[in-house]
Amino acid sequence: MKDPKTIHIYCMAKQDRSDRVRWLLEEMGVDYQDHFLSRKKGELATPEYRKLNPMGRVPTIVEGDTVLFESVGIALYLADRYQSKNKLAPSFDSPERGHYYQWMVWSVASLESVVARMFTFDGKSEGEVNEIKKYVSDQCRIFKLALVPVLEKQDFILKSGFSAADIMLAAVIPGAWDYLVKGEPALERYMDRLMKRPAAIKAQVFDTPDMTNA
Ligand SMILES: N[C@@H](CCC(=O)N[C@@H](CS)C(=O)NCC(=O)O)C(=O)O
Repeated sequence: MKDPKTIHIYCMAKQDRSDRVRWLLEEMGVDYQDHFLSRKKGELATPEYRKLNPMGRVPTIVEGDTVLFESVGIALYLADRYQSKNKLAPSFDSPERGHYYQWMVWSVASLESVVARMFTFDGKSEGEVNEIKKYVSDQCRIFKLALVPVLEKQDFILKSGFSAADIMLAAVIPGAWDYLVKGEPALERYMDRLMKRPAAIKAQVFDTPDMTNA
């Protein structure tokens, strides 16, 4: 068993969906160790890795005997587990807990499921690409109806301040920057605020992805 005090993150690159886990741990000052796997070399498909993540995807974390996949589930777990380090989730008895769950789940179930289509252009015709872009753009117009009024009133998605929900949102939003952020002052300010956080910079969340060894 690996050192239970360190959280082991299995990923392909710092800018895959492990980004949000790393950023969260940097914010909380919790130790972690990255383990880079190469899909090209078949390292996501080895029996050893499939024991941790049967789908052969990343991120996966190992914390002592606990093995977890699904980035938002990992983020929810870690934010609660390390509350004492730096509170990134509202207390269980706080009414904001509902809003926290709402945005954590929305960031992936609604936002990311659409934004991810921007990364599916390979092998598609120009017409198909334009169709995807139109769909994403239309959906983003709807998403902004939820995001903008909140971020016009407050600096972070929860009234009480910065939380793991901001990490999830800010990790996903750049994928559809032109449709969500460009020309939208509240979202431009929000992303600027988040991208300048020392923990995000240290975790290299917004750096250009280096997938050469992935
Ligand atoms: N919903 C999952 C998505 C996991 C996922 O698809 N990860 C990508 C990298 S960001 C992956 O492992 N791709 C490798 C593959 O599909 O072969 C999560 O958020 O953890």
